[in-house]
Amino acid sequence: MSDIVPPEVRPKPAVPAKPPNVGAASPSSPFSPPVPPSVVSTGPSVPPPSAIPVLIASHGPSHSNSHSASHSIGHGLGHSVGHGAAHPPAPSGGHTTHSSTAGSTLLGYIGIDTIIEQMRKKTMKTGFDFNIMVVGHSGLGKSTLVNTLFKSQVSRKSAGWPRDEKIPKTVEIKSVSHVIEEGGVKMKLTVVDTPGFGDQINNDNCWEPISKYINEQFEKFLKEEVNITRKKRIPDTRVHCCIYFISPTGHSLRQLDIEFMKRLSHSVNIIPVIAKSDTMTTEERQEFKQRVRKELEMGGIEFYPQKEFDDDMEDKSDNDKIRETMPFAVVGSDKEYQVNGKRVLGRKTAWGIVEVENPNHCEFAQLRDFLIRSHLQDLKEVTHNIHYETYRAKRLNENGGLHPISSHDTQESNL
Ligand SMILES: Nc1nc2c(ncn2[C@@H]2O[C@H](COP(=O)(O)OP(=O)(O)O)[C@@H](O)[C@H]2O)c(=O)[nH]1
Ligand SMILES: [Mg+2]
Repeated sequence: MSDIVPPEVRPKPAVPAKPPNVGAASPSSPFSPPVPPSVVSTGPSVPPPSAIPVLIASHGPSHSNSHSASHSIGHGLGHSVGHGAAHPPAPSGGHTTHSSTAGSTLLGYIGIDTIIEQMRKKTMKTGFDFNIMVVGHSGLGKSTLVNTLFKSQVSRKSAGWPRDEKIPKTVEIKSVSHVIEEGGVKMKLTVVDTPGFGDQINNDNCWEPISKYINEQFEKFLKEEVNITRKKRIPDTRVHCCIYFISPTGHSLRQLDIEFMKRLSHSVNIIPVIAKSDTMTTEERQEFKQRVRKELEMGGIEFYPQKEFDDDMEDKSDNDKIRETMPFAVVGSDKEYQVNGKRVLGRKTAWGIVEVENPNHCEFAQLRDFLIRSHLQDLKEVTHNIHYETYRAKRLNENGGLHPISSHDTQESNL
């Protein structure tokens, strides 16, 4: 599988990324080199600590990265790898004991560890897209949860978000986007809300419009990719994850739930959630979660994070913990109340307020952190490397590997 992974999408952060600008060096900041001059002068037999190749582990950028990045761009690699960076070549009065001539890299610092920093800079400039879809029976709180997501801490980061704006009632597949900016990184978050799924008397094939929408986005991307004059950055409308709402019956999954997840799990990352979990007691919730997990397993349904795509043991153990707590039992609300002097999103009942973002009350915050803080990049990678790749291979095969599409299908999208 690794041979189809484009290098630019690796490595992925397996742990919650810290705000990307933490410890970031300003392009002109004169950091001291990571190597004391005395170490450099001891000659090639004693490599300076920074010359030891840095393991690019599955972690995001760190403080030390930004230090050494600033250092290396000014030393030697600035001309080649650091091309385009707003950093001048070796500053005058800098550390000239450090070799910067091509071919003498054995003696000193190469700067491989700056790749992460370079990627970070590029991403900061271009920003990125993240697209979530919500699916489930009408009345399960999908639109409310979307509003909750935007109104919760996610949207508090979004400049100019009109707090009272709501998503209109859904009659067709509709998407709402907001650009969220944090630490200088821009993310265009789009949520695709789906209409009355499973509302008909005959629900055979009711997943079809959803499947069609997902494929249309793949098709759009493919069209752009095979264009002779390709855009430098293809706009990504592909659905990176599909939050599937399970009714809080306390009994078992419905046939339709199983059918939907089974059929769609090969084209999109499905994240099942238990809707309106405030309608269940804590025990009922735990029991129901356990039952749903069992039924999903028995039905052979691969929800995200899929076991087969765990990269390594660390990934597996992190994801195992998450899989054991899924499906997240969520509560949605777009109303704010005053609790202990703070304004919180919640549902007011006769016996108190259910606080949506309080982890003791429900798992909404856990879902949001999972989607954004820890697994966003992985969701995008699995979409690109697995789901899109499957679609692309199939599509190109159909066309004998030549021109991919001639139809106008993709124009039908509601986007
Ligand atoms: N008890 C409870 N009610 C909810 C929750 N989320 C939404 N609702 C209510 O359920 C109704 C339907 O919600 P809506 O978001 O329109 O559902 P959709 O059809 O799935 O989009 C509304 O009256 C909401 O206020 C929840 O988490 N708990
Ligand atoms: Mg709705």
